[in-house]
Amino acid sequence: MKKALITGITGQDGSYLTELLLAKEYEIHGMVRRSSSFNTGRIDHLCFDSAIKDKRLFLHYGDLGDASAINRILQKVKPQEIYHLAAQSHVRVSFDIPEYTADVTGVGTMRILDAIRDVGLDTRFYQASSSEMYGLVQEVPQTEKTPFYPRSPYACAKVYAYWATVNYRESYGLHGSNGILFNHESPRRGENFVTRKITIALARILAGKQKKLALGNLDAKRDWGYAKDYVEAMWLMLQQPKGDDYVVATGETHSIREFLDEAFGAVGRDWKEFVTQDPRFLRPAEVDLLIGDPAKARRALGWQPRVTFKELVQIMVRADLQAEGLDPDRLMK
Ligand code: NAP
Ligand code: G4F
Repeated sequence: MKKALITGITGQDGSYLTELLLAKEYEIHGMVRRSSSFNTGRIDHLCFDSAIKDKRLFLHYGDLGDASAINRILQKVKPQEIYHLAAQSHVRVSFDIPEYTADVTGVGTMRILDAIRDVGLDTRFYQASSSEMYGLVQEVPQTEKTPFYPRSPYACAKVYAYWATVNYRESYGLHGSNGILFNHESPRRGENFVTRKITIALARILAGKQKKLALGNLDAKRDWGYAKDYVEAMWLMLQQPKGDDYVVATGETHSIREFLDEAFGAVGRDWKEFVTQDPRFLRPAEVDLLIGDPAKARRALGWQPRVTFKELVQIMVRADLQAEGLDPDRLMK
């Protein structure tokens, strides 16, 4: 049985990756940070399954700011694969807490890489790199060769972590891979990212609990895919003979306005009646356009996205309507 360690197991991607690896018969260890309220909601369905928890799924307290805890976990678990997904992952928030973001999202990756070296682990390492690193894009579409131009403290931290992974691969022969993932969403997406903010608000509006939805820049364009498809690419990277870097994207881009059109259109509503613009949600520097070219991932990993943009929006709207106790089959066209 293969053993994997997942940092960020309580996040959107961590929860889907855990399900994928459990289906592949892995023993999974997850690093969880201490919180005053429960933060395992996305994996509770696995934690409460007695056939899985403490048999093939084990959780360990740890924090990306705490090198000694990271070392201890690696020493104890000795995983064959490490999926490093944990991060302060919110771009807008990174402008408010830049130093923390640099420490957790940037140096936190270095702490893990150096713990691998200290413990002398022969492990494969996945770094959750981001299309945000392209920032003010230097090329359209973006490939593995497109230069980075980060536009936020978050993106700067991810660039540091990207190069740290490349450096440990070249310096110490680590099997380390960067997945340069473009935006990927799902019903488990954090509630303050734009897609989920929209689908939750839509459901609440239909339930009569909310009247307006305040958003920031509606003109930015993103290459949005489905998180469940994207965690497969992470796994595929660590099954290759050597570590490498891959763009994971759909190759399509859509604006926030188009997301609103699809989401509100799915229930026959016009978003313009509900959406207001609020400067609080604007960023000091914006990333206007992201669109990835996933050709290398298709060629080398045999990976391709399954869910289209339209299907993704429908999946998210349906899930949030259900969460509000509404009947999607009645409401969706
Ligand atoms: P997410 O839902 O925000 O999950 C982040 C995870 O990191 C959570 O488990 C969180 O724990 C954990 N975490 C945060 N700070 C930590 C700390 N100091 N110590 C230990 N754990 C900490 O993010 P996601 O969408 O799943 O994304 C996974 C990774 O991919 C992130 O690194 C993100 O930056 C990157 N990425 C995401 C996308 C995307 O579109 N989703 C695209 C490219 C790259 P809590 O649950 O306790 O908060
Ligand atoms: O949903 P977002 O916050 O995602 P963003 O900034 O693209 O970052 C996400 O994707 C990255 C990959 O490219 C990840 F690395 C990162 O961890 C995260 O998962 O914002 C998307 C767009 C932005 O242009 C933003 O300005 O939506 C715009 N937006 C407009 N109104 C809003 C809002 N974003 C948020 N969060 N909230 C708004 O009210």
